[in-house]
Amino acid sequence: MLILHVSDTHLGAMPYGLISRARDIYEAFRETIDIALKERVSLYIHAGDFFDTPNPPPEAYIIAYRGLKKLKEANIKVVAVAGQHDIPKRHAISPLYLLQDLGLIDMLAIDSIASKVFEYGSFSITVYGVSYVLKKSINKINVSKQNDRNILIAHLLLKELGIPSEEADVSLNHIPDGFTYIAMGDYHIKTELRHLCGAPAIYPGATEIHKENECCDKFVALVDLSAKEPIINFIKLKSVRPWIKISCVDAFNCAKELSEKISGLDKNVKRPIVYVEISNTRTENVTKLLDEMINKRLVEYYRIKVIEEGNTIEKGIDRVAEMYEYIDLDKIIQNLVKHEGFAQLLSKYLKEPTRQMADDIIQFLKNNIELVKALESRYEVISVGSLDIDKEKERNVNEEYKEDFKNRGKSSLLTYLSGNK
Ligand SMILES: [Mn+2]
Repeated sequence: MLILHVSDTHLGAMPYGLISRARDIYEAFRETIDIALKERVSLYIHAGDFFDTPNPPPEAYIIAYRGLKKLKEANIKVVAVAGQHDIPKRHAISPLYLLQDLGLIDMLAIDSIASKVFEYGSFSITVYGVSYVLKKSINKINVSKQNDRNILIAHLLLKELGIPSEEADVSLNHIPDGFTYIAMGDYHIKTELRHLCGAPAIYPGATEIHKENECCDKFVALVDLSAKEPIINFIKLKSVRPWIKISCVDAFNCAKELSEKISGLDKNVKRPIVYVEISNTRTENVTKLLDEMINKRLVEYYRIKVIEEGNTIEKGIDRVAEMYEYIDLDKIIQNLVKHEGFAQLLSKYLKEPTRQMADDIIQFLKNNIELVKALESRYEVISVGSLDIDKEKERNVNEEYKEDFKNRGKSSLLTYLSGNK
């Protein structure tokens, strides 16, 4: 009898503001669903921070829905507790309630300690859930002595993690005896602890890397509860984007090490994120090298941390796909619309999208109907291009183009994902 223990999927997160990173987060979640299906688990446990915010974007809801629906269709039960990211500050409810109302979560703990018994042929499992807000009440759980297997799911940082965080304020000793397996969430790095009664207390860690210190391998825990003593098998997530972390003293060594590490990457993995720690303030050469790597699509994103001599102060330099900064938007608009006055209005609107500007643009177009006609017909010319085709074909191409143009509005992370499938 298998369970899959997943934690901190943070659906809807967009680390460094990169769309590619938002997709990575969704892909890692989908991988956990695929693993649950492939391993034919009986129970999918989510230990909190399912969503990244209490107001997730539509993509996060839809990806959650699609994933959990697959589990339901495979008769895999889903239990979840809310993390601090899933809980609104006030006057609002957690987005997890929607998933429960849709019948996709079988047990959910948000503002109370939840428990539910699941029957599996010869034995039953009682699952207890403690959300982040109720962590202080964890010692009050009345653990059943009759059931074969008791599982605790909790989203909190245990003191035993030894991390300098004021939030790590609950000790393993506060957790009552009698659990077979303790499924933890909140800490993003895989960690194995053990309760005094012998039960493993496991943090599988987040499913993707949100901060440099969470690097690099990410896992879910596949737990076999067939025997009295659970057997834990950590499965490494394959979709996680690789990171290359190096520290070096000069540009030459940085370049050498980077090149070696990048060429050493498996061809099937995603473009890496590079994190360089350099103890020399002259970083121009490293920056130049990394910019080249970004332009050659060898690196997705990089970050340089400069450690100043004899000083613990570090300054970070963020470079998000530098090439985008070289794009001259004004020039593109000018070339697209081929009308200086209108191009200037559009540029201004993009920089400062006010209602007044939008009205001005509409008024400008109403006063320049010839320009509107020219712009509309130019699209058709662009779509046909220089193809040597007859009128009938031309019409078809135009129709296709219009259809494509209409669909562009629907382009999103989701269409990217389903297209990838
Ligand atoms: Mn988290």
